[in-house]
Amino acid sequence: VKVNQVHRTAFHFRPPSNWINDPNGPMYFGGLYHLFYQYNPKGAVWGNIVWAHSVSKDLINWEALEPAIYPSKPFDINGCWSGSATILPGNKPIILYTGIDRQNRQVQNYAIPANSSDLYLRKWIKPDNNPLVVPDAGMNATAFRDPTTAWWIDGHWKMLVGGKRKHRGVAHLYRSKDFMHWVKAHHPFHSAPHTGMWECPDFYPVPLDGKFGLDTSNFGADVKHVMKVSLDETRYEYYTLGKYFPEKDRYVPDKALVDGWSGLRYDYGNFYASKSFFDPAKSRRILWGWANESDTSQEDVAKGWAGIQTIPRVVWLSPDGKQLLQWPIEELETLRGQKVELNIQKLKLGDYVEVKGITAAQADVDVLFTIPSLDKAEDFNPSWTSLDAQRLCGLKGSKIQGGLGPFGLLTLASQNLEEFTPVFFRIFKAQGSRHLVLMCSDATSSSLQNNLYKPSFAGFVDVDLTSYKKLSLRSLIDHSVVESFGPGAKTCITSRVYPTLAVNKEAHLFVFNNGTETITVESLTAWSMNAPQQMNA
Ligand code: DQQ
Repeated sequence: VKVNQVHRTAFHFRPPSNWINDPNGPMYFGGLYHLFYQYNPKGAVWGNIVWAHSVSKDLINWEALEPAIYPSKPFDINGCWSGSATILPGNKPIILYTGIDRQNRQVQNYAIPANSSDLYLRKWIKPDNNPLVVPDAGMNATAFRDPTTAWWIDGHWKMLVGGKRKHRGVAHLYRSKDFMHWVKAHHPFHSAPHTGMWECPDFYPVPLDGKFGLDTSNFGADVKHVMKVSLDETRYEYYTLGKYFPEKDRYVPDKALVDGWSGLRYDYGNFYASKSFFDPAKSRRILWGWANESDTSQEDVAKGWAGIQTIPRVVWLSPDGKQLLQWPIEELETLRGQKVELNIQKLKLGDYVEVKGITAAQADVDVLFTIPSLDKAEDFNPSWTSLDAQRLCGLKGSKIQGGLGPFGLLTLASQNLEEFTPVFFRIFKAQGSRHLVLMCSDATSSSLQNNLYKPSFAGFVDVDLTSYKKLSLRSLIDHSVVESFGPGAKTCITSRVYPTLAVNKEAHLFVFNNGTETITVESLTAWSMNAPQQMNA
């Protein structure tokens, strides 16, 4: 059987074959970036989980090595699940991960390099004093996993482990003087009702000012902390910004912020089990996330692979301290090839303008729109208040005519628009002359194939249009993924899509406007993207 590989990504990290999920233990060590990830060596569905391992000099070109950690001991014989890396003093990497033991309990283990003079860190050993931490008597032993990078403070190492208590999501805190003997704090580090199991917690400092990142153990006065969790039941992540009280072993989110569904998100689309790390080579904090397939598992089996990692993103605090900002790592720009530009292009109601001259199925597009006036913005219907952004985008979409928008990009479009994935804005006038900017990445029309998950992903963008009437948008288009970064790096949305016509050379890119107000494309630059020379094959 000839398998159709038109949906295989060219510059998004993906497995040589088989299933991948969570990024694990990312770190920079000895001049190399290491990425481990959840991997099934035996097929394109979840199962038989090991830590696959790839290394890179630039986060773009990857070399796949043998799996680093795989079931071999009583404390991980039923699976080697997610975890994190910590660099101990003396430049010694150590991995904390969840093992599924003989009784199917989730326990926290460690692994260390077998040979520290091998910069590739190919072989890892799991010493006999594992597991380091087992679930307490009162704990649910199947909801206790995903240890964080540990941090050092006041003579102790601290780490978090995700869990739940009834329906309350919990981050348990453990402390240790020697990294080998761990004691649990009496109360959770943080928790929230009605959120279910907290998977893959991540906790780190961000400077109040500036784009640079901080080591996880760096606690200057001028920092805020980020606490992120992945919600098992709904498959989305949220984060809060807040204050860390080391002496109390507690984290308290800032007042205005919400724990849960209406909280802040790194990405309003397909992005899960993310993990960040501090990159000392460029003093930045980098975020990796997993984007699952949204076709069927039969199709994954047929194509022989499933799951990608999103483009690594630099993450930092917005100057107003209200949210995080994210941008693709600068190294990605080395893949830019053929370039085309469009300047001062007016888009009237119903206009579709093609951006020609690039490989539209494999591209990086950066566009700046100018809005002449806010007068025609549609009123925000009070009955929509109960809708989240995604449902509002589902209701309005890219085809229903509006006042200010919908306008934006049509990615992965077939010539006659039987298929397209629009990434666009709709602007509403809310009460008190406030304007709401909705950003959507809508998979509804992405494919003529029916049995796919085609959500209308969306998020709001916190910008003030009264003073600055421009909206920017950058989309990374890669065959079956469209990863978009909205105005001011504030709102990100990743969609997985499976066009049947708009593939390879048959894929097109347009800018469009379906709003009554004319919008100007101030500038648009699009590049064909080259594939990395070495892509994890
Ligand atoms: N995936 C891992 C777990 C984690 C989940 C298992 C999140 O450790 O909680 O593959 O996707």
